[in-house]
Amino acid sequence: MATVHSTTYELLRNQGITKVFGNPGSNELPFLKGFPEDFEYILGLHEGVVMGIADGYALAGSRPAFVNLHAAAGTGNAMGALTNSWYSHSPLVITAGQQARSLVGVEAMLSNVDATQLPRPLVKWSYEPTWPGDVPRALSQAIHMATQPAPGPVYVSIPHDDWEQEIDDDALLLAERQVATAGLPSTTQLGDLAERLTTARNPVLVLGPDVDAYQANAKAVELAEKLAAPVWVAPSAPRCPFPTRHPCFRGVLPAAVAGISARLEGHDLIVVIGAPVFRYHQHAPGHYLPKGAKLIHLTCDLQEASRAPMGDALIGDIGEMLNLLLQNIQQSDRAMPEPLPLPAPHADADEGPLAPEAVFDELNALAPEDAIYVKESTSTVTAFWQRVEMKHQGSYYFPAAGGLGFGLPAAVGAQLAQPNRQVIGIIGDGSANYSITALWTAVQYQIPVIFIILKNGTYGALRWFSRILDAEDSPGLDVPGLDFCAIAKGYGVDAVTVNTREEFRSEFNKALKAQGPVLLEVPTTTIEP
Ligand code: TZD
Ligand code: CA
Repeated sequence: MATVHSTTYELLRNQGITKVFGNPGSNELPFLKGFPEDFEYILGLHEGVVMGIADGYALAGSRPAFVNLHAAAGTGNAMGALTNSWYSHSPLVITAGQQARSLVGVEAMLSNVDATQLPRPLVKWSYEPTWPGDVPRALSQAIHMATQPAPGPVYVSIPHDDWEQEIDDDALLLAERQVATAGLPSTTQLGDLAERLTTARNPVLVLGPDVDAYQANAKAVELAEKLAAPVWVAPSAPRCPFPTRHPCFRGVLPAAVAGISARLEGHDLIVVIGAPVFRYHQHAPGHYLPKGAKLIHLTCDLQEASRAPMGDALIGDIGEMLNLLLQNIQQSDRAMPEPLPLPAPHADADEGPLAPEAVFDELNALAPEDAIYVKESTSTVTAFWQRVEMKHQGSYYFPAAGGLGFGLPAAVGAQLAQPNRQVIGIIGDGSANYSITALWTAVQYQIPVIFIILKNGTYGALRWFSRILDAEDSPGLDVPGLDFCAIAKGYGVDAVTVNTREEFRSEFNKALKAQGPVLLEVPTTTIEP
């Protein structure tokens, strides 16, 4: 007779899930026992790393990632990463081993007391099956909950004595289930939307991460061209939804109420697609909208739609909504926006420490045009968007909640999901420390990420914030004395310090040909975000 164990693996296999990202403990061993040969276990040495790798894999691979954590302590270590997964709509099926059912009440070691409460509010759904026979059904529900719009992380706590229990054949019905969403606007909604877009005098598009997640970047280009409208990337941009050298491209909106209204001044219609309205950061009060402007919001996320403080929202499938809209609007006779001027090449002395702008100029010249950038260096965001051209779907990932520790492991996960594209992790010397053990996983599984550590010796973005917030005397803002080459070598990663442009060019070109991961430590100057 089938067991909970065999039925669960059959379910996962049928749903296309054959990788398990985890860090094991005794509660998890009964699940991992007899691990099927067609599955692969990816070991991370800390749960924040496990989550970051799974997240990068889910985002870059556009598919759910299955995570297995150790009880409460493992879940706790993973929670910082969950802040990013929640806001990036990452379809993560997170499981955690629970103590044997009879031992949870007495709080034996490794009991996850009140397990379902622990990861809230950073999961869409949290559950512990009420009896062993419910485990495969709970995991089936978890997969569909995680992947249906808006996607997001879910959590299932599983007592370890459940796995060996017998279960009847009906549980196999789960393996064949398909659950899908048909998110199209009605004829009236579509007509109204098309009418508002066509009659607008001076519309502007604001595109967010879900345009990229729905692989609708090319449709967004068509829409921008049909409307001859400027395009901004939504603030705090965790992905790149639009080609950054397209004539319509205007840059990334600042993450502040006043700043956004100032940039969008003069437009009568603001169309936000696939982003929250808006993801602010700096406190700069002002009016939500420029004078006379209306806002329309197309989103896959009920919560985004309902919590926005202004505008009308339509919830549906971003790709399908764009498709239909394109069929229902005419080419505008407005002139196309003028392309932004290209930034002048950074005239850096050829010697270190290099300016981050110079590093990005080199990168833009040398990296494959379809490279995937995983970026976690907070003070260099603006310079990066200006200088590194991105034109393909899935070219850029940044922690969606700003929770550091995403970059290094997400680069590893993204490379695992996209073996045919070069992943380049651009990580600050502050950020790199939160999940440094991801280097070990990259080596052990021969995942050839190029890690570029920008070493300015400080928490650069916080230095800038400390001036904005009049708190320049705050302690704890510098990170001197870090030797990333020594650290990397300790985990088995080839690493080299790069002081000049010439060295950068030759080491980066070598790294492009490497079979495994390579780390370039680049001492840099400090710049303003
Ligand atoms: N801890 C976590 C988990 N997330 C955070 N965002 C912070 C602390 C606070 N923080 C920022 O928001 S930016 C930053 C910190 C510490 C500095 C990052 O330094 P870096 O990059 O070296 O990676 P820059 O380019 O020097 O800013
Ligand atoms: Ca730094």
